[in-house]
This record gives sequence, structure tokens and C-alpha cells, in this order.
Amino acid sequence: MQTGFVLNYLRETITEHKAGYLVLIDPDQVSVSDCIESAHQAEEAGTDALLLGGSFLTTDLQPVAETLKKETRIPIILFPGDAMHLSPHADAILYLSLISGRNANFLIGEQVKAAPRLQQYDIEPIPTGYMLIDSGRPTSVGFMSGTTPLPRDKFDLAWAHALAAEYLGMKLVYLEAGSGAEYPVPDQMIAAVKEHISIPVLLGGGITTPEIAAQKVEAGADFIVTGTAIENSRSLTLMKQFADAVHG
Ligand code: 1GP
Repeated sequence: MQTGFVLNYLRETITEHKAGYLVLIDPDQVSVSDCIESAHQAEEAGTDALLLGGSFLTTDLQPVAETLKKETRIPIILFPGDAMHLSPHADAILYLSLISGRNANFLIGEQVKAAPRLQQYDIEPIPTGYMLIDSGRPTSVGFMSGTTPLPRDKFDLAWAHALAAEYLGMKLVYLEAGSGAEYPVPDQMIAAVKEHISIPVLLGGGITTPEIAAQKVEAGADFIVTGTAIENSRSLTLMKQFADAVHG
């Protein structure tokens, strides 16, 4: 994989459309056959890329990644919970650093463990500042990382973290309310972050309807990630509605 290929593709996506739409496939939540069906639907619906992973996996993602790679043409981007969640069958990996927390293991430890295998696998690492935002209830990522989310009304804290990520050379910022979040990241927080940084903002957690997705794009999100809404419905129509709402 050529360095920067997927990152450039993501940048082009938001030049071409108002924003990009990413579908998260969590191998723990669905069977391999359902993963494949979701991937086919995602392609047909105009989804820009697939994210594969989750903060806590009991399932080996290797066979899923390998099958998805054969079955789809849109990029497969790993979304790891730790250094175990790697596969050579992806195009890229969100090389996450959990910058909202102060747990050194998720700031740099897991990244060091993953680096040698990533080099061997030759998949593109996309340095991403990952920020967990309070969403009204405890989340798996908060529990697994042992970190406290940023308060949802502290907009200055949020943009200062995102700006630090940009200054550290990260290429994306991911504002995460957590899978199945009660409340998604607030519009004002997205707008505050966007006002201060120039790298793209991914937004996920609790995006349950195309209307909410459109609202978050309007607030400034460059990419919308949905997981639970699609897992629950497995509806091509809903996926198309999300893609259309996000693409504007
Ligand atoms: C989780 O942001 C993703 O990491 C997706 O969240 O499952 O709530 O869509 P949902």
C-alpha cells in the first residue's frame, strides 16, 4: 500500500462531497456472513469506506478482514481497540492515540506494540487523535481504556485537545461519544473544534438517524461513522439515507 493513499482518498472524499460516510463493522456484533452482507450494502449505498474493529473484541478480526477484502472495493480501515486488533488484509488503520485520556498505554504503549507488525503488514497508518466525549452513560472504550471522557459542555477543552493533536502531526481527529451513546457529541463542540483546526474531523457514537447525521455535518463534522444503527436495522435503504444525508 502506497503511503498516504487512503488518507488522500479520504481528503478527496470531503472535497467532492460535503462530508464522508463510514460504516463501522464490529465483528463481535454480527456474524461473518452478516459482515459481508453489510459490506455489499455499504458499497451499493455509496458508503466511502468501512471501519473494522471495536474497543473490545472477543472475535478474531483476521478472517473477517480477509473475507471483506475479497468482497468489497471500498477501502477497509482498521479501527482498533488495542495492538491485538491488526490484520494484513486492510488498506489502512486509524493509528489512534487516546488524547482525551491520560493513560500512557493508550497514548503510546499499544502503538509501540503494533508498529513492527504494521510495518510487516504494509498497511497505511493514519495518525488519529481519538477523543472520548461524555455521552450520558459509561462506554466500553472508557471502561477498557480506564480514562475519563471530556465533559460534553467544555468546548474549550475539546478544541485545545484537537489543536494539540494537529500540532503533534496527527492527520485526523475522531470525536467519539462511544458506541450506542445516549447523546452524540454536541453540535457546539463540533463547531468549536472545527473553528480551531484544519485537519478533518470524524464523528461517531449515537448517530441513530440520517437527520442527526446531517445536523452533525452542518455543525462541521467531515466524516460520520455509524455502527449500531446499521447493525440493528441491516437495511440498505437506511444506509442509502445516511449516505445521502452526509454527502449533502
Ligand atoms: C463507535 O463511533 C462508533 O466507536 C459508532 O458508534 O455504534 O453508536 O453508531 P455507534
